[in-house]
Amino acid sequence: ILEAQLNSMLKEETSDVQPAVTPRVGIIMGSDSDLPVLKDAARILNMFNVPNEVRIVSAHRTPEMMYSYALSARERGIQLIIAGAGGAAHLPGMVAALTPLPVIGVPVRASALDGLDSLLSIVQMPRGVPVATVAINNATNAGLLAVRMLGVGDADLLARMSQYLEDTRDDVLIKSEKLQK
Ligand code: RP5
Repeated sequence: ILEAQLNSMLKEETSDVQPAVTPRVGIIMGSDSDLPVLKDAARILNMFNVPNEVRIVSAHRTPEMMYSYALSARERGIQLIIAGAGGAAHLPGMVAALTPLPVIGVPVRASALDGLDSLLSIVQMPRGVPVATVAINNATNAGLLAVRMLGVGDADLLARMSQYLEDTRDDVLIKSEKLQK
């Protein structure tokens, strides 16, 4: 899929942050069919002004590209990778095997097994090669976890995460109050 097509699919999510700054987070996925799920990670990162890039990189269909993406990510300035895939989801684990960067895996519900196959493929990594795995189709949490991890070395970003938590709490309180009226 062409970059232009990808960007138009991600229109509102990418419009703020896609200028030529070095991406801190790489969002990769096994197929363009994963994009409706993975775009939530881009939306969160853009909300927090974290520069990111979105790429299709398949462990099975483009293994050489996966290899070069993972090996070059760190020297390009990428600090963390979010990788989503469905079915026999090898992408996050293979990328984690090739780079010292933290990898967050997003299991995508893509097959007859409703995403359980993908979840187990991603979460059941062998000892020594971790992938931080979020819930099936929950790329929002992948984005939020990425913000928290980058926030450890970025006080402004962590402050924005604290504000997000306060806003989330206030939102629940407002809804609860409305219900009581
Ligand atoms: C996986 O196979 C992809 O990550 C996707 O979730 C699934 C189906 O891919 P398509 O057949 O839709 O391209 O590799």
